[in-house]
Amino acid sequence: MIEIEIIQGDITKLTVDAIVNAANCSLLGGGGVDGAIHRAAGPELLRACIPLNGCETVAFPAISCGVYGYPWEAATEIAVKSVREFPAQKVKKVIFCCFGEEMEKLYREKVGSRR
Ligand code: AR6
Repeated sequence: MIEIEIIQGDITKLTVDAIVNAANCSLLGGGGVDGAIHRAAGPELLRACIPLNGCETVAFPAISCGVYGYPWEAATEIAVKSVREFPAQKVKKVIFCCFGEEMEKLYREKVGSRR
């Protein structure tokens, strides 16, 4: 089973194998978390990821919960369910990185974890 950790903070500051981006179809980086990731991950870092053979620790922002406006309650439920149903192979740990207390609380409710 994949271990789930919930934290509050800036996803670009985490030391993980991969971060999942809330991207737009141009993949050029926009505002929000996408812009933050593009500013933090320069071409050098992206090149360094090419030979990586799989990722053990993956961090997720609260995808779709910003400008996209998806309802937080449903979004957090779907995110946790999707990770729990994902077949544990190489990925050992998922971190839900929340930008604020309210989002952290929702994720903790869905995962059933206390601080
Ligand atoms: N670390 C962690 N979470 C963050 C950070 C950060 N540095 N910055 C923002 N968030 P959003 P979306 C949270 O709007 O709704 C982009 O422009 C934020 O508070 O970035 O999926 C793309 O280009 C919110 O809870 O993404 C797409 O076009 C969550 O990350 C579009 O927005 C997602 O907010 C995607 O919209």
